[in-house]
Amino acid sequence: DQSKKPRIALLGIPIEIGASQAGTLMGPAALRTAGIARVLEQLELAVEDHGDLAMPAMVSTDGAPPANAKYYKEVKAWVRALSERAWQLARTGAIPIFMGGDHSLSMGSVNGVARYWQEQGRPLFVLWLDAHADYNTPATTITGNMHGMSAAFLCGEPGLDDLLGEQPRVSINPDQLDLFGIRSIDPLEKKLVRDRPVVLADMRAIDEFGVGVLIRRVIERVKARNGVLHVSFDVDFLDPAVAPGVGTTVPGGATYREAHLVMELLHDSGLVRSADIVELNPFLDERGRTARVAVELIGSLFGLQITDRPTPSNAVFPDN
Ligand code: 6HN
Ligand code: MN
Ligand code: MN
Ligand code: MN
Repeated sequence: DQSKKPRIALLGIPIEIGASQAGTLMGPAALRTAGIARVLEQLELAVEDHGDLAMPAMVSTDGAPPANAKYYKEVKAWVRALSERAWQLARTGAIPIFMGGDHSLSMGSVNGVARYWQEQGRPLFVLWLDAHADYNTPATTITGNMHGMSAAFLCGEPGLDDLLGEQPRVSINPDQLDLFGIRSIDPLEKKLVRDRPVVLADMRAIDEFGVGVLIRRVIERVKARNGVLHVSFDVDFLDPAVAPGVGTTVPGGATYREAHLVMELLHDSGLVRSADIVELNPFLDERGRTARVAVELIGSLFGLQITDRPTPSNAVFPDN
């Protein structure tokens, strides 16, 4: 019965101007080609594909845009449109999956779902799976690329204050943000993160304690406050050997199984209400490998088990 199944709402956000390299605008198409809807349907979920968010018309802002924020006006137009759309999708009771697109889109997706959960009176926690902290502001950034500023913006850091226009800004407390998988952070960005109650599991911590212990810590914190969880999955969380199709690869990332275990534990927690998949750059990918891995991981996040895997096509069967 279709009506009783949990609903997943897919939305593509083909944005690339927040990133350092062009190509992430092809991300939503590659995730569809890799079968994201089919994988989720096999998990007894009712999947709706809402297509791609249309490139919004630029709105002229009064005054000059902030310094050190490249393509500010364009990013602003996307973020405002997406925040409104994310709020509406959450209100339908579906689990939205935001298919990027570069990581600047999370300023809209997370703000929109945070607005919904604020209305419901439940705290939203955000798990940021990423090689980077994305905790720059215009005052700390080296590159000016806005995909490196989204986590800071969501925690209410100043510097991009009129980005949402008339949309309400619903900042999360920094203690509701978990940065996970980090191995590249800029000097002033690092200082800012250290000054805030952000919870950080860098790759060194993952090596030492393992993802099982550290993800359970995330889950327990959400449960202790009757919260819900948004997973913002930057594909560069993965090691470049597993996921080459991304513009900002950093060596020493999560292995294939570490990443799946993260997703499996998150699924079992029952806390995940929305997700982003960002930074996939099909122009840099090798024969669709990265898109396929990203889709498999989304499968694990929504209930695919390792024992559900099909028999490999090269398997040899005994005669009797
Ligand atoms: N991402 N910290 C660097 C910067 O330009 O601010 C890298 C940001 C990467 C952003 O991967 O989503
Ligand atoms: Mn990253
Ligand atoms: Mn990122
Ligand atoms: Mn399930």
